[in-house]
Amino acid sequence: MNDIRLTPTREDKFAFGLWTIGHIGRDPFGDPTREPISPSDFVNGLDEVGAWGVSFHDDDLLPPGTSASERENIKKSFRKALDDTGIVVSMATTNLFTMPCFKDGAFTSNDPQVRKFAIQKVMNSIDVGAEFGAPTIVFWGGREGVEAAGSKYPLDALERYREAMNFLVGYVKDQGYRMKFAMEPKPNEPRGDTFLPTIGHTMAFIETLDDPSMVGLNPEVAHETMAGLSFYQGVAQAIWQKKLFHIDLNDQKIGRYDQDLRFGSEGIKDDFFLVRLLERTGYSGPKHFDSRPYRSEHGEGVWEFARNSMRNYLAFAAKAKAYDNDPKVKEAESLAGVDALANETIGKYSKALAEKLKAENFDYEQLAKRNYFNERLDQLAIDHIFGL
Ligand code: GLT
Ligand code: MN
Ligand code: MN
Repeated sequence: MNDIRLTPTREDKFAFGLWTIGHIGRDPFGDPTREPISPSDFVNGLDEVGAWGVSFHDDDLLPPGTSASERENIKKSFRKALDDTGIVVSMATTNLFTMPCFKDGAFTSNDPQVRKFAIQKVMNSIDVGAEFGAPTIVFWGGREGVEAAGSKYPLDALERYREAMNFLVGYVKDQGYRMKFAMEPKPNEPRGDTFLPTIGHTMAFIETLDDPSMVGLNPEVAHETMAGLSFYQGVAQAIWQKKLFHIDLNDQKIGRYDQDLRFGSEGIKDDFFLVRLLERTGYSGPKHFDSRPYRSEHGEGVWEFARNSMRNYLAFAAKAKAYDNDPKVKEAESLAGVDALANETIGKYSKALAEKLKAENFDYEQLAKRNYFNERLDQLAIDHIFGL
């Protein structure tokens, strides 16, 4: 373990949202268990634990109903904390789920006044994000969905969703802001069924927008896991389609409510391969933790949670490197044919190639006898995680 770096540096680009470590421990069944942390104290705390970035919802920073002068004061002290520490604003997002007017959805509410208010709220939130230099605006469609299936015709809902996203891309371009959008899928909660429930649905939706290049993904470990999917495989496809604009790291048990657990505390093997993937593909965006300390924690416990989130990422990165440098892994990979998959199968279609292929003889019985040694390869991953 000696040569493993477990302490973060700014270059690691670890970021936390104000609502994460700052979560006051309220849940649907119980009142808050800890005191709120002010945005400036939060930034100072991040600096102490060695993080790099902070993110926020419009309402986390400037609660609805705050007077104009109070808003200026909050922004001033937030700005001062950023300047004092060098912590950057890595992302901004809009709360379109807490206010009761969004109970039927925001961009997809059946009420056109609610839809317009939602778009206005995002424009204002984008302005605040721009003021603090946020390069990415996240869209988590918290209440875009239904319980009563008959309450929305899904094709209309998707059309309104698209209209809102196109409008807001237009706004950003018109303002000359240098920012992009990242959409965050989630299958359910708080709604029974959410529109754009997974990475796959969301990437397909993005391709239908007026300018798909402006919009990518902010996938979250917990959300794909809730849907019973492998986050690792989903993120791999997002990278392959050049759509990984941002990432929400946390952890989750399959089939549960959105647990937002500490990264690296639950789905260890998927987390290991995820970090290996992010490192080897050179993902350069924020490593953003969207997770919450246990409700039983307060004070130093919440900062310990922050430290451990980063520590787990760094530990996985070191383990992944050791795995990739292990000659036994290289040998098992070559037996499994891992590298061979990177070679072209036959190439671009031509009549000549098609005819040549048709004339080839394949000894499929012989091919079936091949052993891919996947048990050996997988156990090597487990051994590396165990540190054996
Ligand atoms: C909310 C949600 C997260 C989203 C945040 C951005 S807010 O806590 O559970 O997954 O990323 O709106
Ligand atoms: Mn979540
Ligand atoms: Mn999230």
